[in-house]
Amino acid sequence: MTNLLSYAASTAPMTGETENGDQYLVKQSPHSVLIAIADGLGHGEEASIAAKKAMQVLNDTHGESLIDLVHLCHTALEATRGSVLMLAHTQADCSVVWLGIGNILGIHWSSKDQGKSTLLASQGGVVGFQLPHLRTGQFTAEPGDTLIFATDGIFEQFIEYQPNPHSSPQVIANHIFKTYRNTNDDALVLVLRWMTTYDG
Ligand SMILES: [Mn+2]
Repeated sequence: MTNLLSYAASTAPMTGETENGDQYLVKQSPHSVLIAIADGLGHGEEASIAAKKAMQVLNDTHGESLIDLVHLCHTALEATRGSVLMLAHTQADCSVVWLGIGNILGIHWSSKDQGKSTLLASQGGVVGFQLPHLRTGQFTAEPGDTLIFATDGIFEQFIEYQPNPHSSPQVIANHIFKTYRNTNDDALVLVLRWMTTYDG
């Protein structure tokens, strides 16, 4: 199912830092894709360690539920300063389960319905420090739809932007990053597009 999604990210550490506390993972499996972004608390090396740890844990897993994945990350990050996290799991039928913890954002743009957008609002908490009672959200995407994950280094006003459904994920990611980036924090935007055909 390597062609279920096309995706691209645009990211950079805050001005003056070399280590990036914002990290992402897109892990393709035979029947699903795991999507994740993490924003380690603060910035600099310690933030980067926390966020990279979360991505490493997720990369080493095999089909666990999102709630189980968050618990695994939580345990692994207890020795770090912690991270906020947005996760989604999409299957060959374009169904999506998602879960967000802390100040981090997702948005689903429909390619139909005049580009109707649906916010994926996260729950309070910090992975590695304090978890809320975890709950997942669900929706079914259509081929051509766009999903965007962003850390708080991207100003939230980006959700008012209407991406051209014919623009590539890289073009959209670069535009959002250039237009809405807060240079006083690490920043990351990850853009995913369900393909109109795939080899599932
Ligand atoms: Mn941040």
